[in-house]
Amino acid sequence: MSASPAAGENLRINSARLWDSLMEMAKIGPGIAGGNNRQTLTDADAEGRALFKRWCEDAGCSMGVDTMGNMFATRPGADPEALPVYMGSHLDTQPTGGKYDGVLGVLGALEVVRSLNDLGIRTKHPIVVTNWTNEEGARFAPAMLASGVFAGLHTQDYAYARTDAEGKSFGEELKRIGWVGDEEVGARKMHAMLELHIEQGPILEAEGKEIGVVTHGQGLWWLQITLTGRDAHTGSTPMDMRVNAGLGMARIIELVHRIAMEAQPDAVGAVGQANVYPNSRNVIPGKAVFTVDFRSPDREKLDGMRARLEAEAPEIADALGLGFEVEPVGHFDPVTFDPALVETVRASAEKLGYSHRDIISGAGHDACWINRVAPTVMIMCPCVGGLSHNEAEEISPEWAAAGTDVLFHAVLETAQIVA
Ligand code: HGY
Ligand code: MN
Ligand code: MN
Repeated sequence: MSASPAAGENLRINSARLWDSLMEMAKIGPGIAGGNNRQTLTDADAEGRALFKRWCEDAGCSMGVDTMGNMFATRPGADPEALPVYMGSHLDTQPTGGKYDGVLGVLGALEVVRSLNDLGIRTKHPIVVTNWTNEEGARFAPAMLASGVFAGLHTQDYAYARTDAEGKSFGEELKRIGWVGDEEVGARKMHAMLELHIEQGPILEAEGKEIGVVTHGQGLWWLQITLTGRDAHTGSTPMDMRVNAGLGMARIIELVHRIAMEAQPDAVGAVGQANVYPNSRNVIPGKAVFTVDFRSPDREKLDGMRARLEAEAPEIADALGLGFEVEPVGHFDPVTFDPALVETVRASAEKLGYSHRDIISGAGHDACWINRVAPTVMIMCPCVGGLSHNEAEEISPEWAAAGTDVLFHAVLETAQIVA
């Protein structure tokens, strides 16, 4: 069956096939509560990569891999000289992740290729389905590590040297799972990059919108704080002799919340990763290490939150006799996506009859970095209750199909159908 460009109005992806692929991938690296634990560079990640590679090759794509393990499955275009249109996201998950964060963007892109094949559509530009390594930053900080190296924000040496909680390095683990590719990272040039992703927030569902047209992305600071006190007996040490790093951490976590609340609207802050040492029931913690996550679409507000924390947190530490260190371990400024591509996404949703609204991405994504080296845009679909980074993350097949249909049409427009 071949489709003329005029028939483009009614082209849809195969939503049953997309959903089956999502459920198949979800079997790899299962969580303990129905979600996924397919953390980057684990054996489960390797298994998911192998499945994705097989599916791409079954769809007639050739797979390239760069030295950061980024995967690029190419569907040839009519004009091999034309820069490719990239679309994709990430297959790695949080430790207690959902089945759709990142995965929908990768498998939705693959579904677009499968649908192009079914319809016998040729495009001028080649099309590339992408899996970016270590988007989550849960095992190896910072987030969006491999897309950051691709976009020139980090060196590969910096990335390879990042270590997980067990002291294993990114470079060692990438080699161990056998996914060190031979392509120079960042050498690929792009005509455009499109990323489909679940919203990971409540707005689209609450407003009954099927599509989020992502115009901007929040900026982010990850600040790792180390407090140094003194281990001591929780029973026999008088209260006025304690140098309690755990108490300091608790007070600074409260300060982080207060800073974000006093910066409203459009500001968020929390501490998601926290460790006390020696973490024994009857030892006052002599050390606490935790990461502050501040975000805002307003750069001045974002930097102001960081400045206020770095002014006030040391005072809390001093009052308790604690040593204080702070180290930025992740950062990107707020992002403005390509206005022409944003309009293409909006027009695609309109043409397909999907309800839509412009939206700012609350979460960080690989698209935030790739936006620095190529015209980039994101498309969002709702998720149930706005819940994500939780094994109960859920979307409907209809939402998955709507987002992928819009991706399909935006790619048809960008990659240009040839007769
Ligand atoms: O942290 C983020 O926003 C993304 O989920 N890695
Ligand atoms: Mn994601
Ligand atoms: Mn995520």
